[in-house]
Amino acid sequence: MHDISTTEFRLNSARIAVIIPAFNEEGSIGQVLDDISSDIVEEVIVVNNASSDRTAEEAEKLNATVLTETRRGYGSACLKGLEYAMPKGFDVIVFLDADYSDHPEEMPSLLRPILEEKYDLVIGSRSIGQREKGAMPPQAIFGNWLATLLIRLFWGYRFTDLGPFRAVRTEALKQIGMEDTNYGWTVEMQIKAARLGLKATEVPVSYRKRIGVSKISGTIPGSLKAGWKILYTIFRYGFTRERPK
Ligand SMILES: Nc1nc2c(ncn2[C@@H]2O[C@H](COP(=O)(O)OP(=O)(O)O)[C@@H](O)[C@H]2O)c(=O)[nH]1
Ligand SMILES: [Mg+2]
Repeated sequence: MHDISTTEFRLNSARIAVIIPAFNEEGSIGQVLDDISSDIVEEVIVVNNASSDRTAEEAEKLNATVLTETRRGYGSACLKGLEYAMPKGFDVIVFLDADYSDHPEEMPSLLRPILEEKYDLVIGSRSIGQREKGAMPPQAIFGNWLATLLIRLFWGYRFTDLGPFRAVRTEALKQIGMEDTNYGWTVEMQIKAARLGLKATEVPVSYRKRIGVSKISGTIPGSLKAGWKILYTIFRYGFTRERPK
């Protein structure tokens, strides 16, 4: 981690942790960690999802806390990170992908609404941000448009993306009670925040082509599974009275 001048956040003294789910991301995890400011973040938690490459070693070299989750799935990894982080009393958790598509140096703009305007959840939106051509496949762009349209119709909350780069207040996370173990993770958080009437917003974030190979939206099986799970999650919460835990 390197130091960027962010006195504003240091003064604020909020305790911030970052959770990064990582599955075979040895070529990018180092750059992601390098671009996270140690002025802002107290602990970076990389959840290694049984990678067969050197992801864990690369993350350890850069002083991240490395956890291992043997159950595959994006949500399983995020849940493992939360299980570790929640008892430690952080004020805010930031989620970030390990593929270097997101720009970790943009973290202050995700944190500002929480630290200064009392927001509970801030989504980094790639739809309203600068997206490198080809960084998001067309099916991901369409899927996000459809999912956010449905969220607006069911719950009246206006999001433009289900982006992975997001910040959430830990108190809100406790209310939300995340459960999804794979592709429904991001949409579940937004739906439950809306159902609970939490204060949510989005900020534009930049997005570039990933390093290494896509495990989800860049593959046909990944896209189909993710698309199905996201729609299923929306309709499940949309048509049931089931209260979020
Ligand atoms: N822990 C864990 N992380 C995963 C899994 N699949 C993908 N990821 C991570 O989730 C993030 C998003 O995956 P990615 O392949 O970039 O999906 P895409 O952005 O839709 O192409 C990356 O940081 C991956 O390493 C998984 O099964 N477990
Ligand atoms: Mg990606």
